[in-house]
Amino acid sequence: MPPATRKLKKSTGSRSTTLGKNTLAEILSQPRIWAETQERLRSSGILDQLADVFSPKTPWLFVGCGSSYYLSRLIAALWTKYFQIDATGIPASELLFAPDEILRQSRAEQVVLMSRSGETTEVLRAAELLKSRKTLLTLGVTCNKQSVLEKLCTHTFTLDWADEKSMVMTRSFTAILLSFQALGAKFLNESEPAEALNKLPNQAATWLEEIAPRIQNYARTHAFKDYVFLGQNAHYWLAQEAGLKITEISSSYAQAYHSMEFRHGPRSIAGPDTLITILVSDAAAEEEEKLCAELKSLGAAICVVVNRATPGFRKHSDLLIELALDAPEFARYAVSAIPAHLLGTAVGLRKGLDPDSPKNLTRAVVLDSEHKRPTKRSGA
Ligand code: F1P
Repeated sequence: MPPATRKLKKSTGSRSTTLGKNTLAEILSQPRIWAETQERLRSSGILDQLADVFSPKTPWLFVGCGSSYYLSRLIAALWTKYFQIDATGIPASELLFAPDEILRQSRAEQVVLMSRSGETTEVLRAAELLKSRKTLLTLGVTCNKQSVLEKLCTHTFTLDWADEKSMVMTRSFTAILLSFQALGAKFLNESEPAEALNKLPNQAATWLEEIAPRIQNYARTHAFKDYVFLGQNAHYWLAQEAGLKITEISSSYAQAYHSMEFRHGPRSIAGPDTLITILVSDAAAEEEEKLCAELKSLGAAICVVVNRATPGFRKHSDLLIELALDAPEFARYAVSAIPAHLLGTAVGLRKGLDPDSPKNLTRAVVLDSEHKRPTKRSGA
């Protein structure tokens, strides 16, 4: 039985409304969508087609906005780590302001344009701009079968089955991430990473059933003014995305830092009104355990997301989320993204908001003709 969507009575009448129904259903559908993604990747042969054209030996540039930007940075960090190549991600707006500078710096001849909707104006403008650079390979990644983006790129990869009804990206983020990781495993030509990814949907389904009610209960019963997410290396981009999720879904104030950077100023925020979530990575685990104890002693509430908790993490955390996966770190990133989805939804519901319709947001930022094109920086 999935964790219950909280039913809140509307103040204007006795009719109760199920708030956040789509968002919650989409969050909980992730293991199923991941299994479907694997099946579709297999049956379509798309990874072989992409691996024939794109190369793990030369630099990559990833472009996106919002969650698609953080996804870009996360995949770029993994590309750098696993292929020892230059790979980076930038917000689409930056490419528009300084295209020459960015293409020169990145040295990329293969550019991924990431956009769930395929309709975000800044990403489309970036694609238009890149179209005129005839030597560039461009890959448009979207969840929309009929997007404008597809028409502007040399190659496309569409995951329409992973799209959401709700405003915020949850399962599309993790499905795209896992697809690129499957492409990465193909590039590496090693069986272990691919096998680990294949096992993930089943393992994550069991984990999610246990973890979802715990996160929801905690968020329902604890109110915070500030939310902080910490992580090192690729986990830093998961932390950024987690902060964006809390902000988007629950209109809450959230910040993200490299874990060790939190000591350099931001720790002044730590106190009983702050929930600090540490997304623990293998490389930084020992230092992050010390940081966890230190931040606990400042009175902050601590949430730890870790594969297997050490006694230190157990002792100093208020909400411990263990992934407990028999999988290398490579295969655990998508699962690590889920706690923030659940936390954001539960916080939004506690605040009486509807996570399906976050305040001030649209599914994609489509700028009308009133919005002038960005002016290029001089010399760019
Ligand atoms: C990017 C995005 C979303 C965000 C928001 C507006 O969309 O920034 O991440 O949740 O509602 O758009 P897309 O380009 O990936 O479709």
